[in-house]
Amino acid sequence: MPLEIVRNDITKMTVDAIVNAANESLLGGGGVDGAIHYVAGPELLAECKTLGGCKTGKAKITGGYNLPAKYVIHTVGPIYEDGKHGEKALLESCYRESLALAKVHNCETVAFPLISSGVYGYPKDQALKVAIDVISDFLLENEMKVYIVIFDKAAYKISEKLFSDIAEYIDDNYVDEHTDYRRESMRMNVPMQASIGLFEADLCECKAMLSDDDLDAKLKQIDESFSQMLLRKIDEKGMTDAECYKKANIDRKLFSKIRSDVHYKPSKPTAIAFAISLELTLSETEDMLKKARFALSHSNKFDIIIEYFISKGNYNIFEINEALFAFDQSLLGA
Ligand code: AR6
Repeated sequence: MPLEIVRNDITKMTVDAIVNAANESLLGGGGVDGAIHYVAGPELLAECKTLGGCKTGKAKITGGYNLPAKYVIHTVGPIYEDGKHGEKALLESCYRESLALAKVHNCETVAFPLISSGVYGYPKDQALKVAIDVISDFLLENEMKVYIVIFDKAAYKISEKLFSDIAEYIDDNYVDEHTDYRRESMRMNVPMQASIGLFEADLCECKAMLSDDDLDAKLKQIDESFSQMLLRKIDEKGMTDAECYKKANIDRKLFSKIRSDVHYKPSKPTAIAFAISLELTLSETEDMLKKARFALSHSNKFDIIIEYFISKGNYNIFEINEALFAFDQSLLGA
């Protein structure tokens, strides 16, 4: 997954660079800044003293010293007043400038805290959205693994409206295992003959609607593997491979593997990530999942959240991942 939201202490991240939410003096402070200086040791402060400070929205880089990270990128987020003082543009600039510096220093892995969302008071849900928007834009053009590191659960908040909408959707749709099992066995008790009859009727109707060529194509699709279906859908949507795997938050290496192995069996989150990237409808998503021998179920919160987003026509994988994270579910992507 090129962008991942993780819960951790950023000073423990073994990455090429961690980003520090600093102040304009670059001489240390509280919050994540204090934690980074504490672990890195006094040499970090000594190097920071040579930098001559840093303007809000800009970034500067130093070594990581005793940290597991090779570099620290110091950026200065805006102090949030009321959202009408250019705070958003400045916060976006922090992420952009930090990513640009990481790129110049050939960093392959970078971890960000939620800049400005502590002492500087930026509302956490909005701070997270800015982080996700800027980083995902950057990842469309660049190969890098980026982590957004959330320190504690309380520091993490998707918008209350979205959270309560999803919670309501889960309440309305959640069926416990037993109910699902009962339904399943009821379906299995439908006389076999009746289902064969239905299948034949479907086939006749299908034949009547399709020309021979269409029918041939449809029959071929029945035998398609997951990988073949994925490549066909990418072509049908007029996307390039890169557009598709980037939008799916899948890294290039995994995509190449799927591409070259006709029988590749993806994990369920990977299969769903592609369905989201291709903006498939719910029934198309089900078809694609079937190819990997999965299905969406109402006895599973993860599945219901996916269904919620597809039914709303919201295919932004990062927003979906935010919501999955908020509900303690595994994330989409590789
Ligand atoms: N790992 C990851 N995230 C952390 C950690 C950690 N170890 N510690 C805190 N956070 P803040 P700001 C989260 O206040 O709002 C300093 O004094 C925290 O929960 O560190 O940009 C500087 O010197 C919050 O979500 O930074 C500046 O004066 C996020 O990091 C000022 O604070 C940012 O909180 C900068 O304020």
